[in-house]
Amino acid sequence: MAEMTLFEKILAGEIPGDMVYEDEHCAAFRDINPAAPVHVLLVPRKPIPRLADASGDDAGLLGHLLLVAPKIAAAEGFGDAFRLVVNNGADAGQSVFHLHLHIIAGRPLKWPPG
Ligand code: DGP
Repeated sequence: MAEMTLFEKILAGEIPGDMVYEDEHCAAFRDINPAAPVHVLLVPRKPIPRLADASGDDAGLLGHLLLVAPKIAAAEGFGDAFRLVVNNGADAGQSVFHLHLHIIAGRPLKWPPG
């Protein structure tokens, strides 16, 4: 059996995480190294390594994540101004290879991102 990813361990409670949302398909917890006053990681329970590894079978799951993210931003008080980021691949800044959406809010967000 494949070794659990870091985020699977957090979702399973094996590693502590500051959880802010959970349902049967995904869970969200605060980033350990926040880039903004609100920085939440939304993670599918299915350990898809990168967005590019998702398949058509994952369409419903990916849509679910996009529907849950604004609810988390709103619950954090920033439903009208938040950013979603998915880093795909090490050269794009991905360091944990279990798909996750960064939900970032609470300060002015510049464009383009660095
Ligand atoms: P990325 O670089 O896109 O793969 O984002 C991974 C994020 O995961 C990064 O912002 C830091 C965060 N992170 C890494 N290890 C832990 C951890 O043990 N707990 C929590 N809460 N976040 C972590």
